Amino acid sequence: MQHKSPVKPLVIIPTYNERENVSRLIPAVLGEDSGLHVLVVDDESPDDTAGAVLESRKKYAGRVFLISRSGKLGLGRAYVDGFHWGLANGYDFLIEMDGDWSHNPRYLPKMLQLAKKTDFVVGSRYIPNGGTLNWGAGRRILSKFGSLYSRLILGVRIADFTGGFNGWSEEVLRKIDLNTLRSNGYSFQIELKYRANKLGFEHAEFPIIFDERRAGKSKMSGSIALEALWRVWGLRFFRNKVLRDKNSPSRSVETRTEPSDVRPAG
Ligand SMILES: Nc1nc2c(ncn2[C@@H]2O[C@H](COP(=O)(O)OP(=O)(O)OP(=O)(O)O)[C@@H](O)[C@H]2O)c(=O)[nH]1
Ligand SMILES: [Mg+2]
Repeated sequence: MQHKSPVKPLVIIPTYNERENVSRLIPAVLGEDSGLHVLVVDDESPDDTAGAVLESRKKYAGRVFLISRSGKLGLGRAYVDGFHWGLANGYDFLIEMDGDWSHNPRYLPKMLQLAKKTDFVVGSRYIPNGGTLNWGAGRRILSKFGSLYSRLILGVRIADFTGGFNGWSEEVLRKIDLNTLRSNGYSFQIELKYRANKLGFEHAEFPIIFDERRAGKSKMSGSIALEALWRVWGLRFFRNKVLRDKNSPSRSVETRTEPSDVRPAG
């Protein structure tokens, strides 16, 4: 595939109770590159994260957008809604980013630079110079094991399979049938990367240091980690066939013009 500089990059941040984090994160993201826009996908956070986004929107009109969903519908679904919105609104490079500062905005320029050379970019904890800060041994082992387990079972050379700081060219997302993605937690990241790889897209990994969240509480649970363990086998044995059937060049995802609950920049 021919690569070109992203003209309209979008950073998508799913949030649930990230008010304190997000009010500082949005300016930091926008400060990294004047071409960046931010879309927050919030699930009616009880701490009124949406209110903080609307405040930022006043300050950075035209660069900050919000999708407010009714109820906590999960991380994977939040990204699918964000991707649909981004594609429908002409963005050509879509970046996934946590809203708690674990993914540092200082890596965004590197991601945009790599986007010129490849189809999708993976911020990686598990290559030289990458890593995690302030994690206990248990969590480090579990996360590393999750990526190694996925790599071995799926036979794809991606060092950080479970990580969620990734950038996607619009063509990759249009070819992946977003509406049929079934995972919602960590396995969502595995499924996206696996599908993109099986569709023949190239990727680049670059090292990131993943930090512990700054404020607020984790929403991840043991069941989300377990989902990843069993879903990898489903991908391995059933997905290949689905991908073969769907891998026609003319196929693209159905994009909605405007989610009903999007509040556009004012
Ligand atoms: N919209 C939406 N966002 C979510 C949901 N679950 C988690 N998030 C957001 O997804 C991002 C990652 O979730 P975290 O709870 O930080 O998960 P984690 O990084 O594995 O866990 P910690 O290291 O403990 O922070 C954060 O920005 C969350 O606010 C959800 O159901 N809906
Ligand atoms: Mg986190």
